[in-house]
Amino acid sequence: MKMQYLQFILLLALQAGASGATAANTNLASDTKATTKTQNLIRNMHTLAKKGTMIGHQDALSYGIGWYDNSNRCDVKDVCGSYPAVMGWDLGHLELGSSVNLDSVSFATMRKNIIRGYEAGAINTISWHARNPLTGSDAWDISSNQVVTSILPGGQKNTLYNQWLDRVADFMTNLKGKNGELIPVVFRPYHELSGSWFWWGKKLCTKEDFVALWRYTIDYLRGKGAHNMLVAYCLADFYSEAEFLDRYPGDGYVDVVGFDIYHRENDPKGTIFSADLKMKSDIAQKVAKDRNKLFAITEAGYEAIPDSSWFTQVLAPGVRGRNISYVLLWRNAFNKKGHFYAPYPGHSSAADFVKLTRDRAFFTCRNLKKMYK
Ligand code: BMA
Repeated sequence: MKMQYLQFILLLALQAGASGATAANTNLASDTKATTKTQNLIRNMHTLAKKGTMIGHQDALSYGIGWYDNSNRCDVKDVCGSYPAVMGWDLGHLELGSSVNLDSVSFATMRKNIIRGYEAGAINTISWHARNPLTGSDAWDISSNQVVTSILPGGQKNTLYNQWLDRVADFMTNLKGKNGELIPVVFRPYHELSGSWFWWGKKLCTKEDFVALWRYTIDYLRGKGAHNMLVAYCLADFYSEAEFLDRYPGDGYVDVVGFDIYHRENDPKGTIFSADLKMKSDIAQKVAKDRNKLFAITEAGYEAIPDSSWFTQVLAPGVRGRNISYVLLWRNAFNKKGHFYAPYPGHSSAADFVKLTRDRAFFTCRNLKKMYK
């Protein structure tokens, strides 16, 4: 009897080893069916966040200051010699079946660039400035507080929303590497949800409807096979942990928690920005730690970077030592004068940015080692 029992234990242990189900290999992703590479990515992101922060840039390979859609260029690389560690993209207008996004980036090129980023070892994050499905206007149309209910099951726009989600799922499941493997991404839908400037914002829907929208969206995409997504829950303003978690959809639907934060022009020394960054980071860092989630600053920057030492003197001190996974600098618009957040060659902050990338606590793509293995 005793012998049989021991054999049974031995068999269980062997099976656990064979399936990889050991404690060290526990899936940290919120998606229980996340692909192996997605599980590897989140595990490596957790390890790296203890050492420092990855530097990211929105639309890093799509365009920059003085150029557009040139497969050899990247402003961050032109300044510091490396791609950013994180590359951001936006799906806005994909839902309409459009071939270009709201910032004139072709989805075909975006897909190629996501693959390029992945092959280079970087991490891709995808936001979605979805148009207003009820009024047909843009993401910033807040004329109705019935939009979220209208797209949930039973609502008049639910069929339309499902069609939108089919297009998103199609995009996600067609991001593939050389061997046909799905490329993991950090999906960041319904961002800045604590603000009220997008149709999904705080004053535009109830907490229950927001959570239902989030879960419905993620479940739908997973149901279509998009098991290559980590999910980012990101706020704008908030002042307490309770407020931060007010619309939290649950640990099964979130991998990264964070916020978008900008240094505004009426704050030349950065006093307001630094205090705000500290207050928000104290909260987000605690939430991330308590729930074993990643903490990221999902959008940041100082438009046109008027302070030439902003990266090392304002951003770095606020970010350092907080286990922040990444900071995504917003886009360098090619068609909106003065709307840029990363330096380009010749800009007065370029040398300071290079200094930041040489700081051991900050990473660009060249510092990443096998994030998907
Ligand atoms: C905003 C601005 C807009 C842009 C939008 C979506 O912050 O950069 O110009 O269209 O993001 O990327």
